[in-house]
Amino acid sequence: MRSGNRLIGLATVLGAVASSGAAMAQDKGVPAAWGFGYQDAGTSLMEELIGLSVGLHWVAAIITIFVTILLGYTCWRFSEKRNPEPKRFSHNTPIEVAWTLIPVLILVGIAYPSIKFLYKAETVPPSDVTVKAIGASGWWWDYEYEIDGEQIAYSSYMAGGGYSTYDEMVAGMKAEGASEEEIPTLALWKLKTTAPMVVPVDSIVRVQITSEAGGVLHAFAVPAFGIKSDAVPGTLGEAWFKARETGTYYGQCSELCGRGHSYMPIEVEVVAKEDFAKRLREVEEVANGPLTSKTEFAANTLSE
Ligand SMILES: [Cu+2]
Repeated sequence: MRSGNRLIGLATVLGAVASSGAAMAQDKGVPAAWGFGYQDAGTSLMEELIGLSVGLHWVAAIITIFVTILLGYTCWRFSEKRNPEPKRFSHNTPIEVAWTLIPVLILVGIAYPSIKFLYKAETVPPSDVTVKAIGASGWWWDYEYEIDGEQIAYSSYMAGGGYSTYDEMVAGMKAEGASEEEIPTLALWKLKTTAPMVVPVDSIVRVQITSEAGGVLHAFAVPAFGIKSDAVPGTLGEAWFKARETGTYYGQCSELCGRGHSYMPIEVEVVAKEDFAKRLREVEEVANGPLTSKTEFAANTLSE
């Protein structure tokens, strides 16, 4: 049972060795301990999304404060003690028009920027690179590219998979000969993969998202890029992003897809435009090496 883990661990080590030639990209889209807000925006789309979210929260906060104060004042001012003789009228046209019209105006004010943003996020501009991300039910992501007519395809598994605790994984990977840098930190545990999706910086990347035939629903999500799209078998979903800086960004499958749901992270390595083709082939070569074959990984996962 552990032999499969060892293979995956070794493949990660090999991957790290293969990439050590290129300048190792910095981790950017990473969750922080006790982080309540959003991750730092990696795309201008995400920056807009954060702006929209903050704006909407202000609107919600002002309405909540106004209603609470009004309610408190009404309870105080019109209590039996201060208002022993209640008035008997039941209509007031100006105030009824106001409390209908003002909320309608607020809703229209919220809807306009929201729909405008959705339209922008859902419309894929002419893209520089297209990647197909396929959620596999075993559980991992497959990535497919077509670069200059050449097909590039590989699978991306969670690094250090198969261990039940962080300490166990560290000990296991160390036993397999991995160095300190190659072992995922606690923040990157269950986020680092054996083979990242590679994309060029400052380029429009179209991600076509689906799930393997006969498989289950997954969702492709990278918080720093502001993208999240369901992966549905037999249907091609789409998302796009334009990463502003090189670095490594992390996401996870965001649809409760089954037993291995928490073990299918998404790692996106954003590299300089001139390094893109070379780095992609490097990752493909390591990922498709004999040690990370799907059968070995699946057999290991299923034997757990
Ligand atoms: Cu999934």
